[in-house]
Amino acid sequence: MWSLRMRSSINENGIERHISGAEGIYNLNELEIFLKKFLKRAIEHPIGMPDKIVFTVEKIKEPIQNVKVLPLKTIFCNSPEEAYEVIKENILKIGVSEKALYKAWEVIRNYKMRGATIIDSLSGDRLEPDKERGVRVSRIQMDKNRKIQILRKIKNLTNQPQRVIEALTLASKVASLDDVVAEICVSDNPDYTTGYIASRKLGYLRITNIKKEGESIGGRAFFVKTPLNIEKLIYFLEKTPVIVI
Ligand code: WAQ
Ligand code: MG
Repeated sequence: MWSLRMRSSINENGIERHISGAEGIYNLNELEIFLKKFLKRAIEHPIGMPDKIVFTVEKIKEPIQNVKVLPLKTIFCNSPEEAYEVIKENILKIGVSEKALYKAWEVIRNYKMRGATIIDSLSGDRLEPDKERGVRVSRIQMDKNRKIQILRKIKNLTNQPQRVIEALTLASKVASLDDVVAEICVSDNPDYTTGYIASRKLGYLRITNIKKEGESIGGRAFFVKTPLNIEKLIYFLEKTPVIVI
Protein backbone atom coordinates (compact mmCIF):
# COMPACT_ATOMS: atom_id res chain seq x y z
CA MET A 1 0.00 0.00 0.00
CA TRP A 2 1.00 3.60 -0.65
CA SER A 3 0.46 6.80 1.28
CA LEU A 4 -0.51 9.76 -0.90
CA ARG A 5 -0.49 13.30 0.43
CA MET A 6 -1.12 16.64 -1.18
CA ARG A 7 -0.73 20.15 0.14
CA SER A 8 -1.18 23.40 -1.70
CA SER A 9 -0.23 26.93 -0.78
CA ILE A 10 0.14 30.45 -2.05
CA ASN A 11 2.96 32.85 -1.41
CA GLU A 12 1.59 36.05 0.11
CA ASN A 13 4.27 38.70 0.65
CA GLY A 14 6.92 36.10 1.27
CA ILE A 15 4.76 34.00 3.58
CA GLU A 16 3.58 30.59 2.41
CA ARG A 17 -0.16 30.43 3.17
CA HIS A 18 -1.70 26.97 3.33
CA ILE A 19 -4.74 26.48 1.08
CA SER A 20 -5.65 22.82 1.13
CA GLY A 21 -4.44 19.30 1.74
CA ALA A 22 -5.55 15.73 1.28
CA GLU A 23 -4.48 12.30 2.53
CA GLY A 24 -5.10 8.72 1.63
CA ILE A 25 -3.79 5.15 1.57
CA TYR A 26 -4.12 3.40 -1.78
CA ASN A 27 -2.83 0.41 -3.69
CA LEU A 28 -0.56 0.98 -6.66
CA ASN A 29 -3.22 0.79 -9.34
CA GLU A 30 -5.43 3.38 -7.57
CA LEU A 31 -2.62 5.94 -7.27
CA GLU A 32 -3.02 7.54 -10.69
CA ILE A 33 -6.75 8.18 -10.17
CA PHE A 34 -6.17 9.78 -6.79
CA LEU A 35 -3.22 11.87 -7.93
CA LYS A 36 -5.56 13.37 -10.52
CA LYS A 37 -8.34 13.83 -7.97
CA PHE A 38 -6.01 15.54 -5.51
CA LEU A 39 -4.65 17.83 -8.25
CA LYS A 40 -8.17 18.79 -9.27
CA ARG A 41 -8.98 19.51 -5.66
CA ALA A 42 -5.90 21.69 -5.25
CA ILE A 43 -6.65 23.87 -8.26
CA GLU A 44 -10.40 24.13 -7.68
CA HIS A 45 -10.29 25.22 -4.05
CA PRO A 46 -12.78 27.96 -3.03
CA ILE A 47 -10.06 29.82 -1.11
CA GLY A 48 -8.20 30.40 -4.39
CA MET A 49 -5.60 29.17 -6.83
CA PRO A 50 -2.37 27.95 -5.23
CA ASP A 51 1.08 28.72 -6.65
CA LYS A 52 2.64 25.60 -5.16
CA ILE A 53 1.30 22.04 -4.93
CA VAL A 54 3.34 19.34 -3.21
CA PHE A 55 2.59 15.64 -3.66
CA THR A 56 4.18 12.96 -1.50
CA VAL A 57 3.87 9.33 -2.58
CA GLU A 58 5.41 6.89 -0.13
CA LYS A 59 5.38 3.14 0.14
CA ILE A 60 4.06 2.04 3.52
CA LYS A 61 6.45 -0.30 5.27
CA GLU A 62 4.93 -0.48 8.74
CA PRO A 63 1.93 -2.68 9.52
CA ILE A 64 -1.38 -0.86 9.02
CA GLN A 65 -3.54 -0.58 12.15
CA ASN A 66 -7.31 -0.90 12.15
CA VAL A 67 -9.32 1.64 14.12
CA LYS A 68 -13.07 1.56 14.72
CA VAL A 69 -15.12 4.37 13.16
CA LEU A 70 -16.79 6.80 15.60
CA PRO A 71 -20.59 6.81 15.57
CA LEU A 72 -21.89 9.88 13.72
CA LYS A 73 -24.62 12.25 14.83
CA THR A 74 -25.69 15.72 13.70
CA ILE A 75 -26.77 18.46 16.10
CA PHE A 76 -28.63 21.27 14.38
CA CYS A 77 -27.79 24.72 15.69
CA ASN A 78 -29.12 28.05 14.41
CA SER A 79 -26.15 30.27 15.18
CA PRO A 80 -22.49 30.16 16.23
CA GLU A 81 -23.60 31.27 19.71
CA GLU A 82 -25.95 28.31 20.05
CA ALA A 83 -23.26 26.03 18.60
CA TYR A 84 -20.76 27.22 21.19
CA GLU A 85 -23.21 26.44 24.02
CA VAL A 86 -23.77 22.91 22.69
CA ILE A 87 -20.03 22.38 22.33
CA LYS A 88 -19.36 23.71 25.83
CA GLU A 89 -22.01 21.55 27.45
CA ASN A 90 -20.76 18.36 25.77
CA ILE A 91 -17.09 18.96 26.09
CA LEU A 92 -17.12 20.02 29.76
CA LYS A 93 -18.95 16.86 30.73
CA ILE A 94 -16.17 14.66 29.34
CA GLY A 95 -13.44 16.42 31.29
CA VAL A 96 -12.22 19.35 29.22
CA SER A 97 -11.97 22.55 31.26
CA GLU A 98 -13.60 25.77 30.18
CA LYS A 99 -10.16 27.34 30.06
CA ALA A 100 -8.92 24.70 27.62
CA LEU A 101 -11.98 25.10 25.41
CA TYR A 102 -11.52 28.86 25.41
CA LYS A 103 -7.89 28.45 24.37
CA ALA A 104 -8.86 26.15 21.49
CA TRP A 105 -11.47 28.63 20.33
CA GLU A 106 -8.95 31.44 20.45
CA VAL A 107 -6.41 29.51 18.34
CA ILE A 108 -9.09 28.48 15.83
CA ARG A 109 -10.35 32.07 15.50
CA ASN A 110 -6.98 33.79 15.28
CA TYR A 111 -4.40 31.55 13.62
CA LYS A 112 -4.17 29.89 10.24
CA MET A 113 -2.39 26.61 10.83
CA ARG A 114 -1.80 23.72 8.47
CA GLY A 115 -2.29 21.23 11.27
CA ALA A 116 -3.90 21.00 14.69
CA THR A 117 -3.02 22.55 18.02
CA ILE A 118 -2.62 20.18 20.99
CA ILE A 119 -4.11 21.51 24.19
CA ASP A 120 -3.79 20.30 27.76
CA SER A 121 -7.41 19.47 28.57
CA LEU A 122 -7.15 20.97 32.06
CA SER A 123 -4.58 23.79 32.05
CA GLY A 124 -5.32 24.95 28.49
CA ASP A 125 -1.60 25.09 27.65
CA ARG A 126 -0.59 24.51 24.03
CA LEU A 127 1.76 21.54 23.77
CA GLU A 128 2.67 21.16 20.09
CA PRO A 129 6.36 21.91 19.43
CA ASP A 130 5.68 23.77 16.15
CA LYS A 131 2.98 26.30 16.94
CA GLU A 132 2.85 27.78 13.49
CA ARG A 133 2.27 24.51 11.64
CA GLY A 134 0.65 22.35 14.30
CA VAL A 135 0.39 18.59 14.00
CA ARG A 136 -0.89 17.05 10.78
CA VAL A 137 -2.76 13.78 11.00
CA SER A 138 -1.74 11.60 8.10
CA ARG A 139 -1.70 8.07 6.68
CA ILE A 140 -5.38 7.50 7.07
CA GLN A 141 -8.05 5.89 4.97
CA MET A 142 -11.59 4.71 5.49
CA ASP A 143 -12.45 1.16 4.55
CA LYS A 144 -14.42 1.05 1.27
CA ASN A 145 -17.52 -0.65 2.65
CA ARG A 146 -17.61 1.62 5.67
CA LYS A 147 -17.38 4.60 3.33
CA ILE A 148 -20.40 3.40 1.35
CA GLN A 149 -22.38 2.96 4.57
CA ILE A 150 -21.50 6.45 5.85
CA LEU A 151 -22.25 8.05 2.47
CA ARG A 152 -25.70 6.51 2.57
CA LYS A 153 -26.25 7.85 6.06
CA ILE A 154 -25.21 11.44 5.34
CA LYS A 155 -26.35 11.97 1.77
CA ASN A 156 -29.26 14.20 2.81
CA LEU A 157 -27.30 16.07 5.48
CA THR A 158 -24.48 17.65 3.49
CA ASN A 159 -23.62 18.78 -0.02
CA GLN A 160 -19.98 17.76 0.52
CA PRO A 161 -20.09 14.11 1.65
CA GLN A 162 -16.40 13.55 0.83
CA ARG A 163 -15.50 16.20 3.38
CA VAL A 164 -17.48 14.36 6.07
CA ILE A 165 -15.79 11.05 5.20
CA GLU A 166 -12.34 12.61 5.48
CA ALA A 167 -13.11 14.41 8.73
CA LEU A 168 -14.67 11.29 10.28
CA THR A 169 -11.62 9.25 9.25
CA LEU A 170 -9.25 11.75 10.82
CA ALA A 171 -11.35 12.09 13.98
CA SER A 172 -11.57 8.30 14.40
CA LYS A 173 -7.77 7.98 14.29
CA VAL A 174 -7.31 10.82 16.78
CA ALA A 175 -10.00 9.55 19.17
CA SER A 176 -8.50 6.05 19.19
CA LEU A 177 -5.71 7.28 21.47
CA ASP A 178 -6.19 7.03 25.24
CA ASP A 179 -4.28 10.29 25.71
CA VAL A 180 -6.86 12.21 23.69
CA VAL A 181 -9.94 13.46 25.55
CA ALA A 182 -11.64 15.24 22.65
CA GLU A 183 -11.23 17.08 19.37
CA ILE A 184 -12.88 20.22 18.05
CA CYS A 185 -12.85 21.21 14.38
CA VAL A 186 -13.99 24.17 12.32
CA SER A 187 -13.42 24.05 8.55
CA ASP A 188 -11.38 26.92 7.17
CA ASN A 189 -13.48 26.97 4.01
CA PRO A 190 -15.65 30.11 4.03
CA ASP A 191 -18.57 28.18 2.53
CA TYR A 192 -18.51 25.23 4.95
CA THR A 193 -20.16 26.09 8.25
CA THR A 194 -20.60 22.63 9.82
CA GLY A 195 -17.91 21.65 12.30
CA TYR A 196 -17.66 18.86 14.84
CA ILE A 197 -16.55 17.74 18.24
CA ALA A 198 -15.38 14.17 18.66
CA SER A 199 -14.29 11.71 21.33
CA ARG A 200 -14.67 8.06 22.19
CA LYS A 201 -17.37 8.99 24.69
CA LEU A 202 -19.31 11.45 22.51
CA GLY A 203 -18.69 9.93 19.09
CA TYR A 204 -18.48 12.26 16.09
CA LEU A 205 -20.95 15.09 16.73
CA ARG A 206 -21.50 17.28 13.69
CA ILE A 207 -22.43 20.82 14.73
CA THR A 208 -24.17 23.00 12.14
CA ASN A 209 -23.59 26.77 11.98
CA ILE A 210 -20.42 26.56 14.03
CA LYS A 211 -19.33 29.71 12.20
CA LYS A 212 -20.95 32.33 9.99
CA GLU A 213 -21.08 31.80 6.23
CA GLY A 214 -18.21 33.60 4.53
CA GLU A 215 -15.85 33.55 7.53
CA SER A 216 -12.43 32.15 6.72
CA ILE A 217 -11.55 31.17 10.30
CA GLY A 218 -10.93 27.50 10.98
CA GLY A 219 -8.71 24.96 12.65
CA ARG A 220 -8.48 21.90 14.81
CA ALA A 221 -7.62 21.31 18.45
CA PHE A 222 -6.88 18.01 20.19
CA PHE A 223 -7.43 18.06 23.95
CA VAL A 224 -5.09 15.69 25.75
CA LYS A 225 -4.53 14.34 29.26
CA THR A 226 -1.19 15.16 30.85
CA PRO A 227 1.41 14.00 31.61
CA LEU A 228 1.93 12.37 28.24
CA ASN A 229 4.65 11.42 25.80
CA ILE A 230 4.03 14.12 23.21
CA GLU A 231 6.60 12.80 20.68
CA LYS A 232 4.92 9.41 20.74
CA LEU A 233 1.49 10.99 20.27
CA ILE A 234 2.68 13.07 17.33
CA TYR A 235 4.44 10.09 15.76
CA PHE A 236 1.23 8.06 15.86
CA LEU A 237 -0.87 10.90 14.41
CA GLU A 238 1.54 11.78 11.63
CA LYS A 239 3.17 8.50 10.75
CA THR A 240 1.30 5.38 11.80
CA PRO A 241 -0.87 4.10 8.93
CA VAL A 242 -4.47 3.56 9.97
CA ILE A 243 -7.51 2.17 8.20
CA VAL A 244 -10.82 3.19 9.78
CA ILE A 245 -13.16 0.21 9.70
N1 WAQ B 1 -4.31 17.12 10.48
C1 WAQ B 1 -4.44 18.06 11.43
N2 WAQ B 1 -5.10 19.20 11.24
C2 WAQ B 1 -5.63 19.41 10.04
C3 WAQ B 1 -5.53 18.47 8.98
C4 WAQ B 1 -4.81 17.28 9.25
N3 WAQ B 1 -4.65 16.33 8.34
N4 WAQ B 1 -6.15 18.97 7.90
C5 WAQ B 1 -6.64 20.17 8.26
N5 WAQ B 1 -6.33 20.45 9.54
C6 WAQ B 1 -6.67 21.64 10.31
C7 WAQ B 1 -6.11 22.91 9.70
O1 WAQ B 1 -5.83 23.81 10.75
C8 WAQ B 1 -7.29 23.43 8.91
O2 WAQ B 1 -7.28 24.83 8.84
C9 WAQ B 1 -8.48 22.95 9.73
O3 WAQ B 1 -8.08 21.74 10.33
C10 WAQ B 1 -9.73 22.75 8.93
O4 WAQ B 1 -9.43 21.92 7.83
O5 WAQ B 1 -19.14 16.41 9.26
O6 WAQ B 1 -13.21 20.58 6.13
O7 WAQ B 1 -9.93 20.65 5.78
O8 WAQ B 1 -19.82 17.99 7.89
O9 WAQ B 1 -11.09 22.90 6.19
C11 WAQ B 1 -15.63 19.09 9.33
C12 WAQ B 1 -17.10 18.88 9.27
C13 WAQ B 1 -14.99 19.63 8.08
C14 WAQ B 1 -17.47 17.80 8.31
C15 WAQ B 1 -13.57 19.87 8.38
O10 WAQ B 1 -11.59 20.89 7.65
C16 WAQ B 1 -18.91 17.37 8.51
C17 WAQ B 1 -12.79 20.47 7.27
P1 WAQ B 1 -10.53 21.61 6.74
MG1 MG C 1 -10.19 23.61 4.28
